[in-house]
Amino acid sequence: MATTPDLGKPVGVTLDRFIKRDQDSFPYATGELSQLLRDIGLASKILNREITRSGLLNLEGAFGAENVQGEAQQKLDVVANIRFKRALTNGGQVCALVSEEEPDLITINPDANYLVAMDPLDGSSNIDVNVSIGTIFSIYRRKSKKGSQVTKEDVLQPGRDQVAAGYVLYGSSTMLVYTTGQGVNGFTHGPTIGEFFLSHPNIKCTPDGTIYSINDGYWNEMTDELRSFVEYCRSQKLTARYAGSLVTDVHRNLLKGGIYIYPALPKHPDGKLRLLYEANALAMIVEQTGGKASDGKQRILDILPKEFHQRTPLFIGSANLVDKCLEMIS
Ligand code: P6P
Repeated sequence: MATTPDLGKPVGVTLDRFIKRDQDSFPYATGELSQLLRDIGLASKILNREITRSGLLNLEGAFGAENVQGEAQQKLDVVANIRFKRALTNGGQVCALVSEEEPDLITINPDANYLVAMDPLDGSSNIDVNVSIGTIFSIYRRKSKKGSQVTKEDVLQPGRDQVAAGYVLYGSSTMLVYTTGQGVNGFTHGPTIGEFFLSHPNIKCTPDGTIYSINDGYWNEMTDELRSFVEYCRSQKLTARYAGSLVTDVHRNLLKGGIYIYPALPKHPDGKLRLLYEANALAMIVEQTGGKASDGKQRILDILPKEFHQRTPLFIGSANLVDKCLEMIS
């Protein structure tokens, strides 16, 4: 009697199927946000292919220009920006885009309902030394009428009004982690099939973390209060982990429990990280898992942005660790 060959574990739920199921749980969903999320997934798969072979494709090193922040662009920064811009343009669901790599708002499809703010590739100084890097994205519904000119008010919305947010981590495996406000799910890229598969359903961030992430090199620039918190972490025998790549550090602390801190410093009086397309997106993700995100004084998601590329200090991760830090620095 022939028996069914052992095909091993089922491949699991693909990102596309999960997005469709997520959409079906929204009675008035039109499929536009679903398409937008699929476009982000596609662009990250294409970029992943270039990142994993950057040393072979002459894509390492500096591009030879600076971004709006006056930072030297790496070649892959430029490639990532092109890949996401192209995917979001071709997908047709985005009315405008704010990118770390572009000074001004990029109008795409005035008839679309959604607006994206993103850092196409964060931590790119790590590319040449093979340390994980990431894409961070934030999605808003426009406030102005469909078909009209996209306005600054469409862009400068507080993080609490995001409809979705997420990141892609190009690490030992490539993962896409996102939320539409109904919890956080992680998808791992299966290179042999070229699909993202659900691997980390309903991620939760433990309230008591065991990791603290801060650049110890700034010890002399930290306030006394912040130094006291770092000493507290050491007294509690927390583990110090700092990759120099925001997505890597936040993702690890999300899964294992910990706090990431980028404070205001003399050379970055408003902090280094950007509110619109780094802090807001990660704050939505972390809060959805039970964690917290603050600028040191207020909830990140409550900050009303004034400029596209404005910076903010960031204290993000396990709720009790963030609370302890805020208590000690205020
Ligand atoms: P520093 C990368 O440039 C980045 O924006 C984040 O990914 C990272 O956490 C931080 O800056 C590292 O900055 O000043 O510690 O080198």
